[in-house]
This record gives sequence, structure tokens and C-alpha cells, in this order.
Amino acid sequence: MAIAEPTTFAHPLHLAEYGTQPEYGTAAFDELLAWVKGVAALTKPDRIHWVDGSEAERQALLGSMVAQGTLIKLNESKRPNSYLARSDAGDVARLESRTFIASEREIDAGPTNNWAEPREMRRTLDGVFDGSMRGRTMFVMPFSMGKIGGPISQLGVQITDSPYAVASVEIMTRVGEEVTDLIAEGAPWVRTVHSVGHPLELGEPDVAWPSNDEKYIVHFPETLEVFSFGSGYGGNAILAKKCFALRIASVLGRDQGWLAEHMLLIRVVSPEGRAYHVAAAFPSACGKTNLAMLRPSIPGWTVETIGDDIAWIRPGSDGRLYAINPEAGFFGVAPGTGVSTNVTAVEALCENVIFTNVALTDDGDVWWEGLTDEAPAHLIDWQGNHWTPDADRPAAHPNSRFTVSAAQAPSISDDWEEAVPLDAILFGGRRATNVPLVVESFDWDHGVFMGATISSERTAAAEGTVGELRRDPFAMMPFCGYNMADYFGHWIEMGAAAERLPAIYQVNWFRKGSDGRFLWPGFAENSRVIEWIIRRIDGSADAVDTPVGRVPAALNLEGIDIADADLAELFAIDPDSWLAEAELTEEFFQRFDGRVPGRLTDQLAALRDRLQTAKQG
Ligand code: GTP
Ligand code: SPV
Ligand code: MN
Repeated sequence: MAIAEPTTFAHPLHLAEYGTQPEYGTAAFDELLAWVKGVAALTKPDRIHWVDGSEAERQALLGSMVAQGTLIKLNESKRPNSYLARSDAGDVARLESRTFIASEREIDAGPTNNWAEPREMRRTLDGVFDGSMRGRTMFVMPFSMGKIGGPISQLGVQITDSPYAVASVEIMTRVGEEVTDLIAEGAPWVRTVHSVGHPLELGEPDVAWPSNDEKYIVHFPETLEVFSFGSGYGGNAILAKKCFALRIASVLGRDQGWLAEHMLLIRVVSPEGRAYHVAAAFPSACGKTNLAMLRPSIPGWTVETIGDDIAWIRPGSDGRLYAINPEAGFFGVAPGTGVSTNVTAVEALCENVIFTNVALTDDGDVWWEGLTDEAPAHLIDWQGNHWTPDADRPAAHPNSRFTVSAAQAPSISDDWEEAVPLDAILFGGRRATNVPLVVESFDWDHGVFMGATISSERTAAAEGTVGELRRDPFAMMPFCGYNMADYFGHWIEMGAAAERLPAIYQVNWFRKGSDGRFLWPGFAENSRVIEWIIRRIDGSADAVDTPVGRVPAALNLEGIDIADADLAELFAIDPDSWLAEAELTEEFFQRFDGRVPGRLTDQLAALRDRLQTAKQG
């Protein structure tokens, strides 16, 4: 039984006193203006609103969404200035099958992307966007990825007919008039257009979560444009995030000598007070936010958060690789985030949060699986239905999320907006079998090979069967805007160009015993693995060679109970299973028709040799 039916109003947003078009009188601004007018002529909105990013504007916007039924205001005394959105049941995650790279040449999209012929795709988009904003407000939102005017930062403008997208992008990026100033002065920017694809006829009531069954998320890498149609959710709608900061930015990085990566970024401070910077690429919903907010269980160590999802990496003049977090907020997975797993996130979520698809408590607060050990006796689930703990479905959607500004995390670095030199890069995934807890690469090429061959079990962050194993190289399978084999080559070249390279590690918090339970406690205990990695970098920890890389001679296990048998299983390397994986890696590489760099096929051959030797020895 559905209760709490969304209230539907057909009145326009009350934003008349905000959002007037700025005036600059420069050629660069006129170009922006011409683009805005062109999109408006196609999409035919009722109104155009220029987002200035002010607090007054934001409150008006949030208020209008509450009136409309898109947002539910949470209990002000429990969760100040916070809101709950419930999406359409058909619009709950990224859609990889509807994501396209419309490069001039098919080979530049590569076999792991959906390629679309650009002219044909433009015709299709012209069709679906025609009149798609009827009855709605079209927002024009200039944003900066990285601090405004920063040396590694990039600008963009998102046009959208979704006020929810506006409110989210305002948290996830830096939005405001200073960005328009830079654009008007001639700074380059990326064009992104978004429509939920739900035009309103005159007098037709709106729905709480407008969307369209037909969906397109399209990237034009040559002209630096993004078009997204039909979805209001996450990476489909916050175009600065995956579409720009990963797919388009990876192409910019290929052409300009830098890297756009699906990585968290942290500063680890040792008991001696020395700072190290670590980036880690794990696939969607595989632990980036958790590691980004790690609260070490071992004494003397601290971890500061810099970013939880995306890192832009560039060589510095000293030959080291420097990274920034281009985002300004966290769009984090709610389920599994609790006091016992990620207390830092729980603290960050105390106010000013937009929650999407979590459950509502009877006192107007939020709940999701894993927030507390015991579920409340009664909830309204993510679809607006009554829910009790004996229900056979989760109260929160498995890909339900929170949107909160980065500055609100108690663990955030004081200087989190600055670039930091990388000491280590981690690659990981969810692997129930085979992959040890931690393995150090022999050198850069071997590390790139590790990144290029990662597999991981699918999660609820995109469509597909949860748990199914698939290749997710560098955690970038859904996010690389060009041919993945060329991307492997770009990684090899980045290593050749730099002088002091970060060490590369493969980690796996998710190995399971034959009884199906996780062998490693994870979360705060992952600090033990981080400690070993840092001690390897400063030269004080020992390692043992195996055919797949170097593993710890010893791990600090003081204060935890972990059975010797579990520990042995966590690090077990079975040559036969690894040889079988090597077979699959060869098949995977073959998909790229000879485009995989020779240095990586050499790595595969060397791995097989080492495994054969181990098998015979
Ligand atoms: P995206 O935002 O989708 O890119 O994902 P993410 O990599 O930031 O994922 P996140 O850190 O939010 O983790 C997703 C899920 O993994 C949550 O349900 C966590 O509880 C779980 N998780 C994170 N770290 C660990 C760990 O060390 N061990 C185990 N068993 N689960 C973990
Ligand atoms: C991911 O899926 O990796 C995310 C969430 O970080 S979304 O922004 O929806 O892509
Ligand atoms: Mn992500």
C-alpha cells in the first residue's frame, strides 16, 4: 500500500527575484549566451534561470521542491537543513547500457564503450530534446571542478531542467558568479545539457520525480560536450561528476598529459608525524568513501580526507605526480555506512544533507541498512510504503545515497583543495576468491598491469546482476572516455615521464572463506594494510616475493583476533586459479585487437612464467 502520495502542484517555481541573466559584453560571454539561447530554442522551457549560487537562491529552490513534493524536509531538530528525495523506481542508478561515447572514429571509443556515430546521435538528441523542457524552468549553472581559478581546475556549465540536479551540483562542485566571470574573460569550459525528459503540458500536474523511460547519457569527446536525457539520478544528472570529471576529462588528460581517475585521495600521517598521500581506485560501491574517511584502529596513525571518488593527477615540475580532488562534495552510498563502519561519514551527515532513496523514520529522520545494528520498528521505505523489520525487502534502496559538502567531514584536510604529491596508488575490487589482501607491484609497469587487469563483483551502483564478476580496469570501465587500450598506454607513458613514481599496490578487503564470511574485518582495520604500505615506502617493512607480487613478511595484527587459518587464506595464492585468470586476461586483452601496449602483454607473459615456475617448484 502506497502512502505519503507526493503532493503535486502545477505552479511555477517562485524564483522571480533571483536568477537574472548576468551581463558582461565580452565575446566569450556572448558565446555562452548564444549556446544557452540555442539550447532554449530546442528544449522550449517556460523560464530561464541563471544560477548565482547564493544561499537565498538555494533556500528558495529547496522550498519550491518541498512544495512540489520532490523533497521531504527532515526534522529540523534532528537533521537541520536536510531533505529526502525519493526517485522513480525506474531511475535509481547509473545506466551503462544507455551511456555513449560519440567520438568521430569508433576505434576511439573502443570495445568497452557504447559508440554512437556523432551526426546520427546529434539527430537523435535533437529529437528527444525538442520541447523536452516545456512547462519547466531551465537552469543555467556555471561550475568549477577544483577550486575556482586553481591551476589544475576546469570549468563547465550545466543546463538542466531539474532543480534537484541544481541543488546537488551546488554541493558537488563550486557554483557561482565567479565562474561566469572566468568564462566571460575567456577561460575554456565544457558544455553539459541535462533534461529529465518530462515536459508538462499546460495545466498538467508535475510528479515528484520526473523522468523518462527513454534515457541517453552521451559524450562528444572532440567537442567537449555532454547531453543527458531522461534520468534525474546521480551520475546521470550531476554531469560535472562522471560525465565531465571522468569521461570528458580522461580525454583531456590523454591529449594534455594528465590523468582523470576514479580514485579517493587521502593524507596518511604516521606516528612520527610524516605525511604521505595515497590515491585508491576501487569500482563503484567498493569502499572508496570508507577508505577516504578511515579512522585507523592502530595507535598513532591518522588519516585526513581529501577526496572520495575522483582524482585528477598531473606531473609536477619536480617530476612527482600531484593530485587534486576536483569535487566539492560527497555523493556517497548510504547502506553499510554506520557508526561501527564509518563513524566519520555519520558525523559528516549531521546537517545540510540531501538524502536520496533512504528510509524515513517516524520522527522525520532517515535510516538505512547498516546505519544502526537494529532497524527501527517502523519506517517508510524508499518507495513511500510502510516497512517493518520483518519485511523481505530493504528499507533503503541498495544504491541510496547522501549528498553532502566535503568540508563537512570532520576528517577533511585543512588544505584539501590543494594538490598533493602521491606516494602510493592502490587498485582494488570485490573479489571473494584468489586476490590476496594486499600485493605490492614489482615496478610501475607491473602496477599498471595490476590496474589494467582488475576484476570486481558488480554492485547496485549501476544496472546489471549484483555479484557477477567482470573486468573493471582501474575502476574506470564505465568512465573511460576513450579506447581503454590507449588508456593503458597512457598510464605506461605517464610513468615514463615522471621521475619519482608512487608505488602501486593491489588490495582486496572482500575475500571470503568457504563458509561465505569475509576473512578480513575491513573498515578501520584496513589501517593495518595502509601501515604496511607506508612502512614499505619509508623502507622499514619487509616483503616476500610471490608470483603475483610482493606480500607482507608480517602485518601488524596487535589488538585484533584473526585466526591463523583465515590469515593464511587471505594471502593464499593458488597458481592454477591464477593461471586460469591469466587465460581470461589474455581473452580480455584480445578484445582490443592488438592495441594493448606490448609492455602489458609482456607483463602477462612474465606472470605466467612465474606461476608455472611456482607450480613446478
Ligand atoms: P561510489 O560512490 O559508487 O564510487 O562507491 P565507493 O567506492 O565510494 O563505495 P563506498 O565506500 O561507499 O562503499 C560501498 C559499500 O562497501 C558500503 O556498503 C560499505 O559498507 C562497503 N565497504 C566499504 N569498505 C569495506 C570494507 O573494508 N569491508 C567490507 N566488507 N565492506 C566495505
Ligand atoms: C559511482 O557509481 O561510481 C558513483 C555514483 O560514484 S554516480 O555519481 O551515480 O556515478
Ligand atoms: Mn564513483
